[in-house]
Amino acid sequence: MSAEIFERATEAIVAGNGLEALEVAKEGLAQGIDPLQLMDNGFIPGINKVGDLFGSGRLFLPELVMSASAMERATELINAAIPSELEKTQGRVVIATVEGDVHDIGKTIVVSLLKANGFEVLDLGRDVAVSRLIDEADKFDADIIGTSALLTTTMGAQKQLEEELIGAGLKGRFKTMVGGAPVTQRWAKRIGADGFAEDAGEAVKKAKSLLDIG
Ligand code: B1M
Repeated sequence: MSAEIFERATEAIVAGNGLEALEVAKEGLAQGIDPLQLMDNGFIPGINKVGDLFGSGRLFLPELVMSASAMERATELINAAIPSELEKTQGRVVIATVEGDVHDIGKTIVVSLLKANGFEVLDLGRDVAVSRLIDEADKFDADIIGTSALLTTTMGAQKQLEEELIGAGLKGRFKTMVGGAPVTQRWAKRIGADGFAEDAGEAVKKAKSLLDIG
């Protein structure tokens, strides 16, 4: 049963069919499928396939946009269904997709999962300048600054964040966590970020370990 839903979810994203994506998300949730399973086994393989087709020139920008829009609609519904496990505050996280980058689907999933695990999250959205991230982290009294980058050309902003934190004498005040499809543990180490996470589940674990909790 779940396998069929996962397959339909993947197909709906590849076809750029927003209505079908919403329908499948609703049906999957109604069947009691875990929202993250639905994402990881259905919708994410779909958008990854679209990414591969786009990357190899077999699909073009208008189709990528349609698929992205279908993905956004499904993600919104699924994120809203992620159960909140904890009431108490685990820590405060300021998060954004870096400047020049509008990819925010994955970052939004990370936000939902952090919230569901008791973190207070200030989501600044996408295309956010490093200076703003630091200002908002200061005002929010954040424990962690998280950045997402999906383009090889925008990953540099994660390095810039480390440099600006050091320059402002704030490196010790906030932990930093980086993520996004082209981002790796190696990159995190190279730029001096405190943590890296491959996916949203890992991001929650990493945030907890950075703050020495649970
Ligand atoms: Co774009 N795009 N895109 N795109 N897009 C990629 C990234 C690309 C790899 C596609 C390809 O060519 N194969 C390619 C980048 C190539 C490169 O950099 N070398 C690319 C390109 C080229 C572009 C444009 C330049 C295309 C153009 O205009 N000619 C343009 C750039 C716009 C810009 O940002 N300035 C563009 C635009 C778009 C859309 C707007 C159409 C749309 C984004 C819509 C949106 O986000 N609201 C889009 C999409 C959808 C993609 C792909 C297909 C899918 C991204 C996605 O949502 N994945 C992508 C190909 C790919 O990545 N496979 C592609 C699903 C999501 C759940 O995964 O974001 O990786 P992800 O998040 C994961 C983890 O990475 C991690 O957890 C998440 C959940 O598991 N994670 C974190 C993410 N952030 C984290 C933060 C953390 C921790 C973990 O801590 C803080």
